[in-house]
Amino acid sequence: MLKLLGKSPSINVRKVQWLCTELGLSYEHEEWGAGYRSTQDPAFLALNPNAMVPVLIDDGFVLWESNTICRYLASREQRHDLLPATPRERARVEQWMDWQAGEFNNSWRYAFMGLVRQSPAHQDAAACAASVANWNRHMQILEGQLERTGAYVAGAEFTLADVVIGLSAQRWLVAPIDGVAPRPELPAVRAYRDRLLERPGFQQHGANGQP
Ligand SMILES: N[C@@H](CCC(=O)N[C@@H](CS)C(=O)NCC(=O)O)C(=O)O
Repeated sequence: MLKLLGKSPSINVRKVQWLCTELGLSYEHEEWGAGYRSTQDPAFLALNPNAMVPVLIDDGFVLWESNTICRYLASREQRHDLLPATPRERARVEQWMDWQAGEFNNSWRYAFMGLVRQSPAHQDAAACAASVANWNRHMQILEGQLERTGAYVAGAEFTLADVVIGLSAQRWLVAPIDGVAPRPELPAVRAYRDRLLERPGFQQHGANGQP
């Protein structure tokens, strides 16, 4: 039985949960992270020295970094529809996954921590405005890509890129950023969210009321 360690509100934990639904995999779930069991616990640090969730344990095989966990599970289940086997198709999916983990996620972290998590360390108005502007800019990049494909992030078919980016797009759609700057109209992103809503995994772990 797979074991997943990580708190339910975390977008990085929820991408693994959504993927498990796509793959039909069951797993044990333990809540770890800020607000739950501390990731500074030596038992947790022994699994992930970064003190971050999620962590996946598969029969003694311990893995961290949410996108790597997603790639591992898709490969383990031989789901080449989600993670293609051919070099160019695979690279296109991985390009967008890496963009999500690096560029995109970093753009919204400050604003999200300040506006949604109400973190006292993220209350500088100028830094928050800069983060919202950067978040909007990245969403415009996503809008352009979805206009081109007319369907999913990496092309006509649903892939791992949609699991990791769909959650961030949903977060942007519901985050209270309007008080900082007008939220741009992004029709392709809204149509994309409607497309994702057809999937039970997104209903349960994406658009589930959590920002
Ligand atoms: N690059 C990492 C980032 C993981 C991350 O930022 N996790 C956050 C929650 S979303 C965390 O563990 N925060 C510390 C905590 O909650 O104790 C991944 O994708 O797995």
